[in-house]
Amino acid sequence: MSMLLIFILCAFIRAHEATPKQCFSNLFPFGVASAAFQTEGAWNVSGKGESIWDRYTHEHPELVFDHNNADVATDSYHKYEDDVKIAKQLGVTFYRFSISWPRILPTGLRNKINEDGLKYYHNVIDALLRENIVPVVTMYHWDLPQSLQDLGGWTNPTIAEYYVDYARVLFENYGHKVNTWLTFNEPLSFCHDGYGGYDAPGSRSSGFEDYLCGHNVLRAHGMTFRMFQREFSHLKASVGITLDLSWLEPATTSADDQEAAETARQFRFGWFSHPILSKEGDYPRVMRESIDRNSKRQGFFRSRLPSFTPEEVDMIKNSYHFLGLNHYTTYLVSKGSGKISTKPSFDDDMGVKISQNPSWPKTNSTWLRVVPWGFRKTLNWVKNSFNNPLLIITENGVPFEAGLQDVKRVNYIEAYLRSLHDAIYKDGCNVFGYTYWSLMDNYEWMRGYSERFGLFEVDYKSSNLTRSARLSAAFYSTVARTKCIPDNFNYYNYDVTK
Ligand code: GBH
Repeated sequence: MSMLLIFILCAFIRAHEATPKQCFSNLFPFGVASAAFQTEGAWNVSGKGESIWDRYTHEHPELVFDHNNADVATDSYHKYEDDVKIAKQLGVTFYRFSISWPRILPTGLRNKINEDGLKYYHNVIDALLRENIVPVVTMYHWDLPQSLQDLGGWTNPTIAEYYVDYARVLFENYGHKVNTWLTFNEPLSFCHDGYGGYDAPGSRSSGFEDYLCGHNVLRAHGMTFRMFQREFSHLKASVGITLDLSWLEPATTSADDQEAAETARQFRFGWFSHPILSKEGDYPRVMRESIDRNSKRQGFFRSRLPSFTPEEVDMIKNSYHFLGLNHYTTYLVSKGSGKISTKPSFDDDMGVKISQNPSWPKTNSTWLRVVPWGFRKTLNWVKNSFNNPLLIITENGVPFEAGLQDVKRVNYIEAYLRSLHDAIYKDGCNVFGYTYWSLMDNYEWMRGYSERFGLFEVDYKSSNLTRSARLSAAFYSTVARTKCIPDNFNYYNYDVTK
């Protein structure tokens, strides 16, 4: 062989060593996610009770960006077989979906179990199992029975008992078929944005109701986990909770901004993760101190942040088999003004300034910019803060404009997966699965149908709500089947109809 040839060969091998193909382990599960309210439609069909999102979007269409409601959504109540078919087409290991509490218990309580509701989720689960797709079930993805909201919803302490009753119905009926459970999806979102802001039920009582909500959600989660251990340990299932953490990066390297960023992480993530995952349990110290101090200065007789009893601290501490983590984007945090206003709020208690860097690529969303490196930092922070807990990415995704050639979405997924790969294989983060949000376009809460996160496009104008594979579906399918991030994905010539 000529020297030249050997030289070229060596250079070729070196080049490939320098950029090894990024593969996940053979057993690493890739999945897709959705939620009941965002997809099912059939809001008042077959005995289903009204949820707070039904009520809110019916009474306040003006608050929804495109003035639409989710009465039909993607009609998955009738088209679940189509959904399972496209999940199968992707070759994913699992499908994460949620169960609508008012579809199972129309009054929210156990006095009346809706058989049609039970049957519907049996059908979904059976259809998945037939195709070898593992069902991952979220018990609560924000659609609280309106009848329970009439009693104060998550601000009423008794709801924790009602939630346990509901969870028991789910374990009793589906426990032999489902072995991965999430008690709640993103308590930060539904407590802070729902009870503290403009999401349903729209209480707009930040600094009060958001803390009451969080307190009762944590109790309900802990009580459900202990109930599972007492009554269902024979089921060999795993129970976790999904929390969301956007990465919170100090705006500058100053000590003040670094402290502010850590405070923000404790308020936005520690609020729910510290009581469950930390060695000491209970709320993060910085939250306790700040809210106690502000409450006092505002003349309140007791802190606006409720307290757990020592028994509750122990009950909630360690109440998980794995953590679900949703991650989408990154924010910058800088030191706040130090002033507290007379009107209490979560943001005021947190006391920092949060922004985004305008140079980070925009998406078709008000809050989501593409910042892949934040994913790795998030995972490392969780690893270092809580002794490297076992976790699954339960959501990661991005909205772009309609269209099947969604090269931008492919780029987002690829970049975030590379960041995840580094977190696992370079940093040793204990992540055992990844879920793309979402299988298909759906009802994006207060943004209506205007934000499309799907690997499959939903044609809302067609009478049968046709689902069509985007380029990103082909890309993600390659990842799910090969467990590797493709190096040379053919962006432009991929036939997305196949
Ligand atoms: C998740 O929430 C949800 O679990 C899922 O249902 C949803 O479809 C998906 O993300 C996509 O949005 O306007 O700056 O005040 C994501 C967390 C929390 C993101 C509230 C938007 C409002 C930010 N969401 N946040 S802002």
